[in-house]
Amino acid sequence: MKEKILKELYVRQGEYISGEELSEKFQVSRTAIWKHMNKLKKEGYTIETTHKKGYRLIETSDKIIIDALKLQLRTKEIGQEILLFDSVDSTNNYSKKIAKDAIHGTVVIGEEQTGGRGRLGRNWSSPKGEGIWMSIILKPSIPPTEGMKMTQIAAASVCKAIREAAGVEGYIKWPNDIVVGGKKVCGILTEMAGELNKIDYLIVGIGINVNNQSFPEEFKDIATSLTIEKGKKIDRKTLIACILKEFETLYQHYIDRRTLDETLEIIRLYSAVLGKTVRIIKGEQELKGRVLEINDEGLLKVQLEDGKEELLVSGEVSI
Ligand code: BT5
Repeated sequence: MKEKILKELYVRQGEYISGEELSEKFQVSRTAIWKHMNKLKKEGYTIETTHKKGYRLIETSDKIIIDALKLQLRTKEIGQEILLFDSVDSTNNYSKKIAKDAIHGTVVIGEEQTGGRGRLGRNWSSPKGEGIWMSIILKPSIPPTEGMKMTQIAAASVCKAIREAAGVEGYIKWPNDIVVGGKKVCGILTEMAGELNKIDYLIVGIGINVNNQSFPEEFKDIATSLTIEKGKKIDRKTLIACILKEFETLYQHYIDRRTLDETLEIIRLYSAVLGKTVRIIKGEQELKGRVLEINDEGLLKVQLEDGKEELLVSGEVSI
């Protein structure tokens, strides 16, 4: 009931709704409505109450509200099931736990992650309420060798969405970062479970610094947030809805036609590395090379200092 009332207040945000109207609509007493309003206020929602006019939601707290998010969602499969946690160790870890029984497209979101992970066991800082820390569970019938293409689809979707929904000019640093002015605003971690020739499920973890104002000392020089870049607060729900829509479009195109062409068009257009000389870290080795192209499989073709050309499947590239 409380969720239903909240949804009504949210849809008609700023407008007064009388206790009588709400009690008729939801078939409960006016006292029950009043009690639910008090609970919502305790949770942090600013609800103005006047005797004559009724209730009015003045501002939603900065929390992600599932109902409000669903109202903005324009997808068929991705995000039809959303699980939201106030605090979770890692949305990728949680997704792994539930993946077997979860439906394709399930999205797991954490307001904070206490053990957010980057690649190779690195940490991903995920402070409460400041970013988008989410994972998408996918169950495609594709060979495991194709799995990493999901990272590219996610990178293209995030890049497009932050341009559209936040007005921030992000660039894709192959294969899994979105950068703004050379600083990292988003990182992607794709994990897979399955056998040699069959994927059981894929988890695409997306971490975006949205409203962070500052960062821990260790990476404050290499990280930024959308708010820092734009100079204003960004609504996380709108951005999530936009990312999921872009993701579904690119993912479905890839599944239907088995081509990454639409994704690659975005990746090439907004590439932070194409044509640049980059440092490439391969295990213990560090090499320098010029990026010649991102091929149709999404691999990075580089020309090393000795003139040799090499195709990179994944790895570390820094500008
Ligand atoms: C990544 O790793 O960029 C992948 C990050 C994926 C995070 C998402 S959040 C939802 C889901 N659940 C998880 O547990 N993870 C995923 P990598 O390329 O290895 O970058 C990690 C490095 O980035 C760290 O070693 C730090 O230097 C830096 N870093 C950590 N937190 C950061 C942040 N919030 N913003 C920018 N840089 C950060």
